[in-house]
Amino acid sequence: MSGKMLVDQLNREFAIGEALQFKAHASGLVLGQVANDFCTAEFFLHGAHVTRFQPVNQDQPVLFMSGSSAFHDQQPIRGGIPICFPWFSSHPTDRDAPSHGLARIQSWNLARAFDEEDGAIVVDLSTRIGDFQLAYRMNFSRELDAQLKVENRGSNEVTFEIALHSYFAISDTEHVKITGLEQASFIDQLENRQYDPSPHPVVFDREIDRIYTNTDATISIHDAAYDRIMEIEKLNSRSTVIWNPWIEKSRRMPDFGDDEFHHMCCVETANIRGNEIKLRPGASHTTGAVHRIR
Ligand code: TA6
Repeated sequence: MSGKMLVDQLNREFAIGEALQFKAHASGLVLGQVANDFCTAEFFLHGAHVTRFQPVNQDQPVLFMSGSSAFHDQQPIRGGIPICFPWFSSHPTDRDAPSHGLARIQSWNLARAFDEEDGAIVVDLSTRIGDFQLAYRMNFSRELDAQLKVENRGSNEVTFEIALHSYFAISDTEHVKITGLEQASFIDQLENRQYDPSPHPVVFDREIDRIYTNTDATISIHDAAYDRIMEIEKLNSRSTVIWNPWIEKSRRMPDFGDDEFHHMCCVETANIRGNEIKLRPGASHTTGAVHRIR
């Protein structure tokens, strides 16, 4: 089926007036566009990837998108909310396996779309990865609630890692600090070293790549120049990752502008590294994050 035929079929079956429409992106990937009383937003069926979320009362989007991102069915989109599943970062044994797993580089199906009484738009996407049945619910209102439900459809216990790898748009790293992690110890991925909790906010003055473990705390990104606080309220998540690639890593990423690190940071809602999830046959687990301007 051609991209246009698929888009026409999706609009016939799932469009909700002007509030939810589907179109073919220039790359040929299918794009969903939301415009309601609360926000404008965009998501791709590729990777179930939210690429835009902007409340109507905000001059700036909440999520960052790289101007150099690829839009290809074999590659991850750079920015927005990549879904890292069923492993985080490198595969534990297979060096050739894609970074951050398979969910963000495969096409998802549109299962359901509806509007709530207040006009919020809810979209359910689904896909299957081995014994894992995945259902991803995106609720677009004045906040963005993203929840990934993983179900074990196999006959053996399974273990997985998951991260909603959210990229946030900020004015400039020099104006930003992150609070909420003062009670959590963390693994510095760059030094491969464990640190005890620090009472200080996280600031970006170099490459930061930290996995905070055993914490379900809500995180706040304080942006003095944009005069706003972005909040990430986690659901069933015991790990939080904070990342900014800074200068050298930015230069090594072909799908990321050399200077874009000034205008983004990642706060990732995860269950990884000792907080991974085990599922008995038939069991399920939901990891979620509400993204809001406080
Ligand atoms: O979440 C932080 C991290 O694991 C970093 O180490 C960096 O690799 C980032 O993810 C992006 O990974 P990607 O595979 O999307 O380039």
